[in-house]
Amino acid sequence: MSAVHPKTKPNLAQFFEESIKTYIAGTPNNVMPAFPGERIWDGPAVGFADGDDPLFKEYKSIIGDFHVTPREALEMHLKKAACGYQPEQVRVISWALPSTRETRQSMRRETQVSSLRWNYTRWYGQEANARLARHLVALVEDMGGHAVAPEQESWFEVKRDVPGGPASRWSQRHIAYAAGLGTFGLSDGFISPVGMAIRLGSIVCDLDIPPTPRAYPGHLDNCLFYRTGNCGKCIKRCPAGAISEAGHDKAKCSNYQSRVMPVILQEMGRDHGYVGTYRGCGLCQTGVPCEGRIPRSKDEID
Ligand code: B12
Ligand code: SF4
Ligand code: SF4
Repeated sequence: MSAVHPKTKPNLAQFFEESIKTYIAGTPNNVMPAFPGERIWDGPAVGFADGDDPLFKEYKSIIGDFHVTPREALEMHLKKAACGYQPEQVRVISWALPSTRETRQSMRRETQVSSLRWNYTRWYGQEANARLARHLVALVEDMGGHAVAPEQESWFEVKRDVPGGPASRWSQRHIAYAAGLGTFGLSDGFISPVGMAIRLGSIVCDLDIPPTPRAYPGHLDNCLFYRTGNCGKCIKRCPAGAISEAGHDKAKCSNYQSRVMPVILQEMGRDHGYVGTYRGCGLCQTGVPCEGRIPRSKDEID
């Protein structure tokens, strides 16, 4: 069974990149509540991975054997549909949605808590991100293909009993790394061409999209600290002391976001309007050279 109509969509990579950009530019979900006229997301960066890339099997040792490969994700989805179809090729579409300049600037002014714009980005922005994934699944299916948004499947969970700290069965940062979208940084944050102040998303499908080459030899190459030995600005930005030259302490980070920050916000009399089960942080992702791009020198903040 051929899942694609090759004559209709000769350049699938370009087609999906444009579809993602058009959706984000036009969707009514990409609006910043309480800040009239502002958006949550700027123009996305998009990458594609071969779902059978050996890297996805390596993730079972790098992250844990619970981490699902793209082929497994698509096969679980097809099994549910009981159609007996085996995909010839499996591809991943991955994207990075960048916070707007207004949101990033609002965060640069903060030293202890997230700004209201960042909090809205965490919750309303993630809703727009999840809707984008469902939109893309529908688009692939309309083209005669099969697709799944792994993070929205019932098997998806964040494992809390992992020695290195919480880890999910579909890590969007590792997926984005495989799709040529960037690398990790000292703070653990993912540094993409549109920077680190982003949220990531992905779907898996069986269309024959050419994979994006990975323009970096190592998984930490976009970070100035690992590339040049300088920087470490995220260490100073973190109010929880969760980042050091040894990396990111997830327990300290998580505790700050869920327990410490709500109390500080209340003490400041600023808790009104914030939404979500926790406020979100991300001070380490803003006011740093990797905030809005892959950093070129240690002092640059665009
Ligand atoms: C659990 C979780 C958390 C936990 C733990 C974070 C963590 N480091 O794993 C806590 C609560 C602390 C957290 C905090 C935040 N989170 Co969070 N979180 C997640 C979640 C749900 C799962 C992450 C996961 O599975 N990690 C897996 C583990 C194994 O990853 P890791 O430890 O970082 O990986 C290391 C190793 O694998 C290592 N490595 C070793 N060898 C090799 C070899 C290769 C080849 C590779 C590739 C890697 C590698 O590299 C990594 C860095 O050291 C994802 C959503 C998702 N489904 O992915 C969002 C996600 C990671 N969070 C995100 C965000 C935005 C945040 C916050 C800013 C909160 C907020 N929204 O305001 C903070 C930032 C903290 C930080 N400094 O990174 C974004 C990432 C944005 C970015 N630029 O990186 C994600 C992807 C959500 C999204 N949809 O965009 N988060
Ligand atoms: S602030 Fe500097 S050290 Fe920290 S992740 Fe960004 S580039 Fe790396
Ligand atoms: S998200 Fe906040 S608490 Fe966590 S490492 Fe970054 S600055 Fe520190």
